[in-house]
Amino acid sequence: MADSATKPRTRTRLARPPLHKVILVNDDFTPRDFVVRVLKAEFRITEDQAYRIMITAHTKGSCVVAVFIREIAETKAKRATEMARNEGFPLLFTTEPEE
Ligand code: TYC
Repeated sequence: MADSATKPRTRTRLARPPLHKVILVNDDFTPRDFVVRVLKAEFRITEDQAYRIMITAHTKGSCVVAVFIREIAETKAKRATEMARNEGFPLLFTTEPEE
């Protein structure tokens, strides 16, 4: 008989998928208001939240924007980076697994 039929069930739920951070990287060229516009468009956050994230990246070098499952994080980072490329700016969003 299969193991699953005889083994006691020790877990009733699947583990949550690991989360990945979307990180906004500072640069010297992209205008601040454009960074705020991209953040609002892709991450559905308020003007105030977007401004705080932008200014944190500006002063510290980078800032975590949000966390998602890997596929969503990668898609959002790619779309936000593309939005900047389309306007000729070097703005960059990266992703990395959360510890
Ligand atoms: N440093 C840019 C400037 O002074 C603004 C900026 C902020 C760019 C955050 C990127 O992730 C960034 N115009």
